[in-house]
Parts: sequence; structure tokens; C-alpha cells
Amino acid sequence: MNLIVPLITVQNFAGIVSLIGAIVVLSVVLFLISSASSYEDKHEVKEKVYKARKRYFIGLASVAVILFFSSLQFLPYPKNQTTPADKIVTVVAMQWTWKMGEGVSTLSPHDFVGTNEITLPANKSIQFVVSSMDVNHNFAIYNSKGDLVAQTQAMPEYENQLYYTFPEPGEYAILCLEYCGMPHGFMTGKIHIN
Ligand SMILES: [Cu+2]
Repeated sequence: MNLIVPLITVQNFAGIVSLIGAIVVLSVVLFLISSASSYEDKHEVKEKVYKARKRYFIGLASVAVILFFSSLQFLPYPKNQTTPADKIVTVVAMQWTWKMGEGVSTLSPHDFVGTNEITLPANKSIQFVVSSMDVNHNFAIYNSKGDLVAQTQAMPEYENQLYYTFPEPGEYAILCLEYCGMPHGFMTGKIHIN
């Protein structure tokens, strides 16, 4: 998987936003430390801190609300899946691999037999029926550039439906995004799109 991308990726963007957030938090802390001069009495300092905290909270909440609503349009999921998908894939997560197979499984997650590599068509809507046979996992699909393109929780005794249309042929990697034990990082799979 090629993780070095010249253009800014979603992950890079999230990293930059986190960095800016950390700088803001650090600035507030430094401001509070510097403003807590020994010449002022405790009451005055407290007033200052409360004022700064209120402003910080309102600012942060406003940014969060704006980002939330303005980024909704980028969600990769269809608003209402009314037409049936072109293909259904059963996905069962287990410590520490994936079982995948085409079609709806009538077997229990435990008895379901699948492979951690699957070949699917491009430009066809795929419905992943995702569950787990042991603990909570997270089924995450990454494209060849290392961008997260779709994900859903893989939970025991519950089926999550994930709809995704692969826009182009290529290799897609599956990773688990829910820490599920020591070998969690090795819990990988592959989707070949052609
Ligand atoms: Cu995991």
C-alpha cells in the first residue's frame, strides 16, 4: 500500500486540524499561566480563567457545528438506499482476520466460511453485511493511496449494512479500526476491484 501521496489527503487534513487544535489548547494554557500573576488576587484570576474558558468553549463549539454541517455533503454513503445493491458481500470479523464471501449468509457468524481476500467489480453498488463472531471490530476500507473510503462497526450479534461503490479498479486494503487485542494491527484483508 503506497502511503506517500503528494496531494493533501483526508488523513493529512485531519492531522493538520488536530495540530492546529493542539496549538490553540497550548496557547490557552500558556495564556492562563502568564495571566495568573502573583500580584493579582485569586478571585481576579478565577474571573479571567472563566471568561477565557467561556470564549474558548463558544469558539470551539461554533467551529465544530460549522465543520459538522459543511462536511455532511462529503459523506460517502447514499442518503436512502432504496434500490437493491448490485452485489451483497457477507463480512465476518474475528480475532484477528476477516471472513468474506459473496451473497447473504444463512449460517451463524461462527460457522460462516470466507476468505480475507475478495474480488469485486468497479462501478457497481456493493452492500457489505458486516458482523463479528467474537468482540467489536471495525471494518475499514482504504484505497491504494491510503485514504479511508468507507467503514462500519463489526459487532457480535448485530449486522451493519455498508453500501459502497468502488469508483475505479485497484487494490483496496481492509484494516480493523477498533482495538481488539495485541495482533489487531495484523488484522488485514484485501479487496481486488476490476
Ligand atoms: Cu481490531
